[in-house]
Amino acid sequence: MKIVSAEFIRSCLTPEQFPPGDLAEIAVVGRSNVGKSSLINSLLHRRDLAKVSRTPGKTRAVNLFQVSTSDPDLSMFYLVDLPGYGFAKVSRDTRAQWAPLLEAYLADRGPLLGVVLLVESRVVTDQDRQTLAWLRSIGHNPLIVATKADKLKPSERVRGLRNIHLHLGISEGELLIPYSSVTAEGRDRVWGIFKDWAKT
Ligand SMILES: Nc1nc2c(ncn2[C@@H]2O[C@H](COP(=O)(O)OP(=O)(O)OP(=O)(O)O)[C@@H](O)[C@H]2O)c(=O)[nH]1
Ligand SMILES: [Mg+2]
Repeated sequence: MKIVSAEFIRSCLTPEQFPPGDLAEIAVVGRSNVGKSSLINSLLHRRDLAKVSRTPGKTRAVNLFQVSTSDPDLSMFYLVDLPGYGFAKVSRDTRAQWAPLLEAYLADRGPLLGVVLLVESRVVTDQDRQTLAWLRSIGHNPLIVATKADKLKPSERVRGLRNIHLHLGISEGELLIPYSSVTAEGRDRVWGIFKDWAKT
């Protein structure tokens, strides 16, 4: 996929700040520190367009990136970086602020073309499973991506990926794309799914 341009547009702290819905949106959801911002940079071939941090809880707003590609079906859209869930060290007040924002965004957003749910290849939690169930209950069928795939040793890989299916309670046949923002493994496959979404 050729990226023609990618730019940060806006950081939204309340639903009133969401854009008017003029462009399709693809949102990236997942636990704090799972690698959402890194995946966005990797997809866009950029180093630090989305802010990455070793400290969980880095992204605290709904951040929109406007992306233009060479593909006619995806010539312009917003890639949306969301705050992570499930990070206990963030103060309760801060979490109380962003959980409703995340929910408002995912539940009500008309222009949402697709949702990508990230889980970490080696650590799938109950909350990941609950999030998948919740997303499905509100009508999303997220693409599931297993991040930090570079951390799986070749010998652990098959078992590791099977474990994710098991922990998420999804069947062996369901699509799960291993991804690494270090090696760019999975990048073309994820873009392929985005293109499919845009066509339908
Ligand atoms: N080895 C490896 N590390 C990664 C990968 N993706 C992200 N990381 C690391 O994981 C940490 C968190 O990455 P972020 O992209 O900031 O995670 P996030 O999901 O945006 O986190 P929040 O904004 O806090 O919710 C950083 O230290 C990244 O360098 C990957 O594919 N491989
Ligand atoms: Mg982030």
